[in-house]
Amino acid sequence: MSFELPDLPYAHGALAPVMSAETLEYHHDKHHQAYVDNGNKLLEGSGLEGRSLEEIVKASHGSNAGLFNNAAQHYNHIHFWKWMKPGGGGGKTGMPGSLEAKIAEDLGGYDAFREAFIQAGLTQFGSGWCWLALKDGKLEIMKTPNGENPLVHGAVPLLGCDVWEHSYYIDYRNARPKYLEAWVDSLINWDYVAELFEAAS
Ligand code: MN3
Repeated sequence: MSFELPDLPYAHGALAPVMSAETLEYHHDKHHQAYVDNGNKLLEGSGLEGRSLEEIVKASHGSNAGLFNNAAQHYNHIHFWKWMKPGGGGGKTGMPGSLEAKIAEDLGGYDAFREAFIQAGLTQFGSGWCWLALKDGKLEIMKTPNGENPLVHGAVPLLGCDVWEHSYYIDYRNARPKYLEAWVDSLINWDYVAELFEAAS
C-alpha cells in the first residue's frame, strides 16, 4: 500500500471566507501532496510497507523520524479536510446529542470545550495541532508539536485543528486566535466527529 492524496470533500472555494480557496490550494494540493510523496519515498525499505496508515504512524514513532513526520501528517490531514465543512460549527446545536452529553460529562459542556480547545491551539508553541481525543473512555483536550497526534499517546483523535502557519497565514496572517475561533465556530464538521466518537466508543 502506498499513500495517496485524497480529494477534498468540497470545492476549494467552499469554505470561504473562513478559509480561502488559496489556502486550500496550497495546503491540500501542495503541502499534503508533499507529505504523501515524501512518505512514499521513506516507506520504501522501511519494513512497514503493507501496513495500515495508523500502524505505520504508531510503529515509526520514535524509531524513524522522517517516515513518522510524513505519515502522521498524512493521517492528520486526511481527517483535517473531513473535520471541516461549509456552514459547519454552530456550537452545541451542530452536534448529535450523544456527543454533546459526553462533552458535558467529561469536559464541563460545550463552552468549556471551546475555550480549552482554542487555548490548546494558542499555547502550542510553533507548529502543531490541538485535539479532542478519547483516551481510556474519556474525552481529553490535547496539543502536540509538528506532526505528532493522539495515536502515539494511546488516544483516538476525534477532532484536530492544524495550527501550522500554512493553515492560516494567507487568511489571518499572524492572528492565530482569530483563526482558531473562526475554525471552531464556523467550520467544524460535528457529524464526522460524532462518527469517529461512535466508532471509538
Ligand atoms: Mn497542515
